[in-house]
Amino acid sequence: ISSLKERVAELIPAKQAEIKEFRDAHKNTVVGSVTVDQIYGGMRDIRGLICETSLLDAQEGIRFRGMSIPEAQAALPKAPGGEEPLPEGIWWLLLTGEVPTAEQVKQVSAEWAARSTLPKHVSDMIDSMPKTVHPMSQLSAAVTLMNSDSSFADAYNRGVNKRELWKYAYDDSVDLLARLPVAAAKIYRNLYHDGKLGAEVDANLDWSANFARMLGFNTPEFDELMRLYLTIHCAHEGGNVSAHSTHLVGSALSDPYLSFAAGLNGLAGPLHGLANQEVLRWITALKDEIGTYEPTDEQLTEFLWNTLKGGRVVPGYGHAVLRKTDPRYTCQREFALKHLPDDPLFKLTSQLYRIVPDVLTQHGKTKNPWPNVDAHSGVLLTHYNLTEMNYYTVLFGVSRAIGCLADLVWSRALMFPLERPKSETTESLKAIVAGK
Ligand code: NMX
Ligand code: MLT
Repeated sequence: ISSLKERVAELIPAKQAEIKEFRDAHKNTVVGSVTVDQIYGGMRDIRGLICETSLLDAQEGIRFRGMSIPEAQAALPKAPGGEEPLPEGIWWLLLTGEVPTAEQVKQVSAEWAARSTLPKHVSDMIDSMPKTVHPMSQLSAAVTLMNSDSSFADAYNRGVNKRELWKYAYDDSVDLLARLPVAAAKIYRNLYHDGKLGAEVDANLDWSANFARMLGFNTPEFDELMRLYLTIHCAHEGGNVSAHSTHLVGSALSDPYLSFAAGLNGLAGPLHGLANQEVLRWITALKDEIGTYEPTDEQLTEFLWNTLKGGRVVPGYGHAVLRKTDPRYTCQREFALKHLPDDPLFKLTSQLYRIVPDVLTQHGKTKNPWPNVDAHSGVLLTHYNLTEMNYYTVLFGVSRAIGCLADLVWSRALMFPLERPKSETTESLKAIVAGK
């Protein structure tokens, strides 16, 4: 049905031609160098990937197809009566570089609602999961299992021409985005409630409102939070662990389900998306130790130093690329100032914002003492009674699918090859340095 798919099809030839011309003209132009320190140091700042859908600036933060978060918030269509952007709109923006109309976004919502049925074996598998399995492991397993009806894998097996494979990556991506909230809500309801979805998918509701209903939430403010949350967590250029894992696995022509499951497994790490949960765990530990959510500055500072002296990180602070406060933190702070200015956890979050950067600066290790996206999200969710912190990264995963899959569709459209960088041993590297 999708006019979005048609629009992507229209855009592909010009982009392919642009890249061909650029590559031919600059085949051997050097755009960077690599030091020994970077090789051991997690490849920071090494340019080695193309991701057309978003770009991160260390000072300004993320831009989605050139749009900052405030710009995207202002430009993207909203739900009737709503003020936050609909994540369906950022899917359109990431895929095309164009701001969709309200009507186009409605079409995406309707298509996702229509394609949301979980295959029975996926639903049965989620229901059979022991409660001890972390929600992120459940989500990743569910996504992996969905590949049984991958149209991409089927097309590859049928010998479809490589130039056409993106179309099947697109179809799988839409199915995956449509089903993901259902799988995620099922996991939530099984783990923390009676195992029944809060509601069935309603063809007249947007993706976020449907997700909220399935989780069991039914207030306009929570819908708005979901719309904002699912929009801002979607993409952070190509080098972060979840985007890069998806991109890498996709380059082996693994289908979108297998590729994004790899991304989810990376997102489940505490230095990446699990920080979402870790921030609330850390705040809870603080409260347990001090006995209140209203510590004095001195108590807070001492607790911070104990964390650092214990060889642990302060979750929600620092970043591999950003060197300023994450604009995703700032827009969540603005949401809190608007909707929950007197919430005790929000006040604590603000107190942390005042104190942590100085402590981390004195500690002298982190290159960026400022908060990232994860420092704020759990506090907002808790305010609306989504208190099960182990679940928070699942929400991050649902959003991140938008960015990872948009990148995957374009990677297949541009027929990027198998990704396979060169590794060295310390011995071979020493030989290189010695000029042998
Ligand atoms: N608390 C304590 N130490 C820190 C922190 C922090 N928040 N951030 C960085 N450091 C340390 C880091 O562990 C490293 O120590 P060492 O030399 O002993 O290995 C040193 O400072 C230098 O690290 P950086 O170069 O500043 O940061 P890097 O790029 O290596 O790591 C993070 C980036 C995000 C992994 C790191 O800042 C961190 O662990 N933050 C806390 C976890 C977190 O909030 N992660 C979420 C990131 C966003 N997301 O959703 O993915
Ligand atoms: C992300 O959203 O992916 C994180 O901020 C981590 C990163 O960009 O490296």
